[in-house]
Parts: sequence; C-alpha cells; structure tokens
Amino acid sequence: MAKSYLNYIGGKWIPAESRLTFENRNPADGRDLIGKFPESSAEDVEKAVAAAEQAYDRWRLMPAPMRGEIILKAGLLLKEKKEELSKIMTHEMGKVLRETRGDIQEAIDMAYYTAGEGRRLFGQTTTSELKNKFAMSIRMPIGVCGLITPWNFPTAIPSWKIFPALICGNTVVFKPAEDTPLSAAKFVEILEQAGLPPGVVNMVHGGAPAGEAIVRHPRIRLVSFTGSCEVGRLVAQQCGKMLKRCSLEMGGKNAQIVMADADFDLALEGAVWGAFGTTGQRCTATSRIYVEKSVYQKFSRELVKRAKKIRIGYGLKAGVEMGPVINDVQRERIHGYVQSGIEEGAKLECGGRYAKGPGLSRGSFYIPTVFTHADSKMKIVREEIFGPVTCVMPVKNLEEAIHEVNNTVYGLSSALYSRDVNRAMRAIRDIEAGITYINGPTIGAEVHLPFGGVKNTGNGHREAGETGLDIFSEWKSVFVDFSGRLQKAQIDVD
Ligand code: UN1
Repeated sequence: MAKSYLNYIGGKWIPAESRLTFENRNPADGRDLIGKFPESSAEDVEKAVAAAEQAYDRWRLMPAPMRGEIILKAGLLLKEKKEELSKIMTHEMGKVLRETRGDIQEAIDMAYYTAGEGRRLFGQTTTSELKNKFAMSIRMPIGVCGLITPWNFPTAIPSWKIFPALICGNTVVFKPAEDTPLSAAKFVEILEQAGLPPGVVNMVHGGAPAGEAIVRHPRIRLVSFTGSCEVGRLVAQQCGKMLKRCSLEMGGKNAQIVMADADFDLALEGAVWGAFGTTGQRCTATSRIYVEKSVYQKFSRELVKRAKKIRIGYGLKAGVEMGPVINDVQRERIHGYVQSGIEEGAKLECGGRYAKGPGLSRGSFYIPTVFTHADSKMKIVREEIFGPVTCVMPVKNLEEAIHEVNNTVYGLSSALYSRDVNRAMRAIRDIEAGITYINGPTIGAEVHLPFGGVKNTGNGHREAGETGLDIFSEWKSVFVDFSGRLQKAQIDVD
C-alpha cells in the first residue's frame, strides 16, 4: 500500500477537504508508486491563507535575527539529512544522486546565506534637506505570500522563495509541483523541526486548481512563481488585474559560444554538462551552441561522440550519468520538438528517440540528442524544449555569435569560451541575459548572486542574493523631525 501524505496547514498535517488525492510515481519506473498526495482546491487554500494571516503578526514582530536562527537550524538539519533527502529526490524526480545532492546543497547554502540576513536587512540612513530631521529607509514585510514552485529543483527553488520570504517577516502559502511533492513535504518537515511557529509556512499540494486559487486569492499579497511562460503569463495577467506583486522566473533558451581560441576540451565538457545535466531540464540548460567555423566540425563531432557515451538509467544506480525526464507527457513534448526539428530540415546527429533496453523500458527515458544544420527560424532553436536536446551551429566571429545569442525572446543564462580577455569583456557587455559565464557552462548559479533573466524569462525581478529580498519586502521611507516646529520640505529651503 502506497503511503498517503498530507497538507500542512496551521502547524497540522491534514488531508484535502475533498479527500481527493493524486499519485506520485518514480519517473525511472512507472510501476513504482511513491505515495498519494492531497489534491487541494480553493477550500484548502482558504484555510492555508487564514492560518498564514493568523501567524503573521507574531512572526513579523519576532526580531529578524531570531527568524534567522530558525532558518539556520533548518539549514543545519538539511545538511544532516542531505543524503536521505537526495535519495528521496532522485526517486521521485529522476535526476542522478550527484545532482540531487547539489539541489539539497543549494537549499543549505540559501539557508546559511539568508540566516545571516537576519542581522543585516540593511536599509539606508541619509541626510535630510531640513534642519533637525532624520531620514532612513527600512524593509517592511508584505503579508501572506503565495509561492508556486516547479519540479526540476524540488528543494532548491522552494528554498530560494521560502527563506527570503520568512527572513523579511512574511508568512507563506506554498504549493509545490505535483511531480515532486515528497521532497517538498520533507522540506516542510524540516522547517517544523527547526522550530518554525505554526501557520508561518503552510503547504497545499495539488495542481492547477490549487495554484489558481493562490493566484486569485484576494488576501495573498504576493505571488512568486517559477515555471513555464504559458502559466507565468496567466499568473501575471491575474496579478495585474488585482494589482498584486508578482515575481516570475520562467524559460530560457540559453546559448554557449565557443571561439576557436578557447580551451577546446573545457568548452566540450561545459557543453555536455550544460546540455545534458539534469537531463536538460534546467531553465539554465544549454540548448544552443554557437561555434566559430574553424573548430565547428571538430566540436560537433566530439559533442556527438560524448553524447552517445552518456550512461542513462535510474539515478540511484552507480555509474548512471543521466536520469529520465520527469514524466511521459514531458517526454512526448520533447519528442514533438525533435520531430519538428527534423521536419524543418535540421540534421539529427544522435538520439531523437525514447531509450529502450534493460532497466529503461518502464521509465520516461530519452536519449541525448544533438542537432546540426539548425537555424534561428526553427522551433528547436527558438523555443524552450526542457529536455536533453541541443543544437550546434557555426558562426563567423564573436559579433555574429552574440547577435545569434540575443536573437531569442528569452534571456536567462549564457556562456562564452575564449582565452581572449577582450572578447570576454565584450560578451559580458553585449549579451542580453541575466547571467553570463566566461569559460564555464550555462548552468551553475550560486545563491548569493542575483538569479533571473531579461525579456520573456521573467518580469524584472531577481531571486537569491540581496536582490531576492526586494521581492519579499516593501521599502518604507521614514522621516523623524526633531526640530519641534513645522518644517516644509521643498519649501523651507532657502
Ligand atoms: C532552474 O533550472 O530553474 O544555475 C534553476 C543552475 C542552478 C539553478 C537552476 N543553480 O543551473
């Protein structure tokens, strides 16, 4: 019998009002039922909002260093349980153990970083144009925050949202992705063990109805969403109508440039990791590779060779380098893109099909896929595929490469491999993206720097780092007049 899991509302583990559940299965073996989770609706979200509202005053008034201490404890517990949590994550999400360890590590990093913010949360003190008047700016919490997270980083991404929301004094209604509810439940258990008061974080499992109820709820003051552009657009429209703050982190069509002067092997390693790490299911994945003509043939040949060697399988098995994609619907979608690439005239160099063979037939496995002869008119070069598919294309020089890199509606991550510092500086200046790596792959952001992108990748916010705090706080300017008389700004100035 599969275990049944619960929502977490007001410090209690409870089922959905409707008692409906959904199944969570191992993407590497569809027969393996991991558990059943509550299929929440607007009623459950309502309860979660009420609990978050009730907890708000106490939480917002707790000194920030004390809030930070709870977050630090959560980080220490995550570290203690890193191996166990990583295994759970590989089981339900599919990425290999080495990578799920990285996912948990990212949450640990975020906890440590955010805990320290409890003793910073710096504002400004500044001068006043008037005599005997003091001026400063301080951060204020926003209220109840609705956090909607994806399945590709089941613990890291919730940690990017939950920890900053909490340190700023907000309370939370959290809806994790349906494909990875167990990692979310384990994360919330840790918050509970760390001493988070009841109602400060509430978790409702489920799909679109629960997500929609969060976005539409009039007393949820902020929505932070990571996921697809289609859904992000709907979230933004609804939040726009309600004048609700909304931070969106969406797709990417990230490119790597390889110049002839680059360290060839390093650039190749970077491309393999960027394109096929996490089975290509990162918003930072390398799905376009622009290579200077003189090394293009050799680079595509070697990349195909490397792609063919990647060992696919269940991520908990030793030696496996790439796990399945998240589910069959996603696999069909990826395959649809591959078909469109072939129809539009790109050359399929390897992969392009479901993986078969021992240990693979019952999972959502897809073979690493490389296209050449692709161009920016094709769907495979324009749209986010979110799977192990990449396109290698030749370019004349750096100018053309940067032009092509920017020739997209997205702008999350980017990479340049070159030994020439002048080229590196030009790429840093001219690439339109939220992240640029020099001599490193497009994946691998660190938590103390801003994370996010330009154009359709987001709506101007940056998660993580100090900028993450701006999502979860309102600025208040404070003036203290100690002159004992009415002073008029802009008027009493001469
Ligand atoms: C994502 O794919 O949504 O930079 C996040 C990286 C990771 C985070 C990816 N640290 O690839």
